[in-house]
Amino acid sequence: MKNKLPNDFMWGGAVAAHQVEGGWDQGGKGLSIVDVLTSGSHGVDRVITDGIKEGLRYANHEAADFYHHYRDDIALFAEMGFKCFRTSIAWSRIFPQGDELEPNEAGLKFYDDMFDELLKYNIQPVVTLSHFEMPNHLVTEYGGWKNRKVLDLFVRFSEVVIKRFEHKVKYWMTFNEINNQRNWKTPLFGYCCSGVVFTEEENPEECMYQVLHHQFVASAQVVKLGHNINPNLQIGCMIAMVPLYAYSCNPDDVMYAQEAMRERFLFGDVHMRGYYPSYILKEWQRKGYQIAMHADDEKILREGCADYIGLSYYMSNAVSSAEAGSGSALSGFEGSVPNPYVKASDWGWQIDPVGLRYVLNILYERYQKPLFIVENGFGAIDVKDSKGEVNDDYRIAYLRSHIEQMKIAVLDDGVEVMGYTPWGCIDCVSFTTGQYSKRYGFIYVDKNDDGTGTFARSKKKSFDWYRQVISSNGEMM
Ligand code: P53
Repeated sequence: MKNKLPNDFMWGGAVAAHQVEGGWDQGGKGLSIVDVLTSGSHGVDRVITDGIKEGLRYANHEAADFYHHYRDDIALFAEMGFKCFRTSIAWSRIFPQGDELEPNEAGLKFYDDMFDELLKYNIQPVVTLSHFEMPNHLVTEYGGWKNRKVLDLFVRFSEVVIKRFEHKVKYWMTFNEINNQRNWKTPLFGYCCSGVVFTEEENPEECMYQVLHHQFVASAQVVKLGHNINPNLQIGCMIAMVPLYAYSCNPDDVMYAQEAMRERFLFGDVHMRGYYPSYILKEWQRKGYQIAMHADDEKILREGCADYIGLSYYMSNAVSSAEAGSGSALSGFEGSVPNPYVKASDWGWQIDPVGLRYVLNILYERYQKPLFIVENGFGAIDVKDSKGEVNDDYRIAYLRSHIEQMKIAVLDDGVEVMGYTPWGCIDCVSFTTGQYSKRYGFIYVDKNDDGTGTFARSKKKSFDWYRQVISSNGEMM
């Protein structure tokens, strides 16, 4: 008998609230940190503004206007045969300022209706609690996740939404790409992960570890309380899994790459094992870092291990010990060098399908827990042909080659993979650049960087291709 993916394999697509919803000031929603983040482009940084400034562009305000289009969009997801749909809940829809005692009913109702629409087609919602946004008030008044009070407010928000949606949402994740802020030199990452611009801190790295401690404890508390609310819930963590290869077999490069990978494993280690690994305790000791912890934090971490690892995979990177200090923003690690064996996208992301099989194996060997590929995809400029169609063969090629490697990991290596949700299944706003023109979708959204466009939806060539992948459970690609 031919070895096949399990019948309940969760094919779907992924987005995040702020990148797709729009409706930034509707339904009682409060100002979020991404609402004061301007649009940039490749090579032009997004800027954090003090409130909303006239004459600047903020693409997240309207995003793909999913807030008003979700019924039609979900019908298109259903047409592709999605088994699941990953999105996030915008904290500022539920608690507009973040520190209210009572949630905003209109915000809860929006997600109620949207989840019902998904369930109508048997599409399971997969929900991230924190995906690069938080109420702006918690940053301006509390200092973001530096402040331990934010931990309690996040747990309150999480408890409210998990209780409200426990019968509609089985799969949850706590913090999206929590490890991005490890690259504290790039302001955008810290700002979106935790509302802190680390470069403005007296000791940025120590501050980053303090923030992380608060988020690790929050994540563990949420896992525990979620299981208390409903033992059937599956609550995962989420890690950006960019593997860092040794540039050469020079033992110095190999050792350097091993150390670099701790920037990924630290997050899996704490989330999945429930305690800080020796290498990080040693690093703190060596650098004289004092991370403030409460007496029962260790206990909380141990009792709140995540159920599965959600991961994003877009690219790999190579590091060379000789280049230490020449960091590139995307890899998030000093000493990155171009890998001569792989090609890069127009945004410099190095395309490496085999790297997906590699990360699935290293994570599974280390934790023996189910993995969920909750992001993978190819950001590109899509050009319509004379018939107005997008023939995105490059996207199909990218996704096909990654699915092939995922299948080898599952079928030949025995890695447990729960599902696969390509990023930006419908075109949305790019996180790193705030552009519309960096597109990932199977569904084209008529909206441009200059603000023009009608939000009309149309199917790209990849739409039918992905429909066939799902209906054949990955056999026909
Ligand atoms: P965009 C790397 C660097 C920055 C963000 O990104 C990343 C990664 C991937 O490891 O993360 C995610 O839109 C993120 C999404 C984001 C997606 O990558 O800049 O979780 O929110 O949209 C794609 O092309």
